[in-house]
Amino acid sequence: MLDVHKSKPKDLESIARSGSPLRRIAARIPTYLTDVRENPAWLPMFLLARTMPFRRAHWLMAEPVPQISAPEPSMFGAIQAETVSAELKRTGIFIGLTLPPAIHEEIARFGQETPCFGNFERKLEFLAKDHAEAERRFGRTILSGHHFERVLQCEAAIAVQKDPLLLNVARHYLGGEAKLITTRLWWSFPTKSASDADLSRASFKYHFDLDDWRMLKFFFYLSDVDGDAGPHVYIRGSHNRRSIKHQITLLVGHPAEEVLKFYGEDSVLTLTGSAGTGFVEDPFGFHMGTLAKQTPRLMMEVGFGVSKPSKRRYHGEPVVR
Ligand SMILES: O=C(O)CCC(=O)C(=O)O
Repeated sequence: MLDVHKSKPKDLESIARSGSPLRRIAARIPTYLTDVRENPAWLPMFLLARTMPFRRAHWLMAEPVPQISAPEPSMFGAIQAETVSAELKRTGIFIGLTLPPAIHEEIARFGQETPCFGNFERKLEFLAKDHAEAERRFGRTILSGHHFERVLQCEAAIAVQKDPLLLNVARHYLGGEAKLITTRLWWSFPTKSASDADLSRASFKYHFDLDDWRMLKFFFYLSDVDGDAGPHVYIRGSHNRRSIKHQITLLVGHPAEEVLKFYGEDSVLTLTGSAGTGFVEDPFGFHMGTLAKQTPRLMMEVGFGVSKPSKRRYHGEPVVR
């Protein structure tokens, strides 16, 4: 039997997320080149959107919100986009978007019945219930399972993606030009065999997203998430206040000590909740997924931005292969 404890970070994605800073940057160069070729405007964004002066200048160019005479009904009830946007501007996060049971149960069923791809690798395909067996079969620690474009076959997921409240909030927060840029559905798995390299992956450490000048991500739990199921963590207020060091850095991931020293322990928000719990955040604020210790977590993301969406990032594939 293969010993999954010995799994080494030898693939590009692992190096890009867990190697030394220089190796991490070097491993991402093919991805960066593809991004520039696909959209040359990506380069100035990538270099400058991490600095507060340039970000603020870009926010000043936000287009006005189009006037809608009668908003269409939303599955989230009477929540006002203006209220959500005001809270996002203040803290970077709004909590309190609850999916109707029929919707989150259908997406969860889809997630259970549809094979996912482990660690972003299309050759590691398995059903979530067979995770332990898949780790043995592939001889690898498998921390995540993405459904990639398959999520678009799930009608309930599409209903969430197209819910008028999401675009309305995005327009109020990001500006009238807000557009859909990501739709992801993925599992985070507890594993007994994670190495230190696996655990130091960027998504398990505080990081900020830098895929666009202005972004917004809606997250929905499709399984119950307690402290042992890898809750999402967000640092309130970090979306509009940044130390100089974290503005000139080339890396998006930073050690917890550095982040907490600047923002304070009381800024940390750990998001637990039952299946159906949803929240929306400005992902330029520091955030992370935590390791699922006991229970797998199934989560969906619907992301909005203001620039041409990247084809590759649409379903969360982070590195060119
Ligand atoms: O898995 C999580 O809770 C975090 C996801 C994340 O870091 C991201 O989408 O940038």
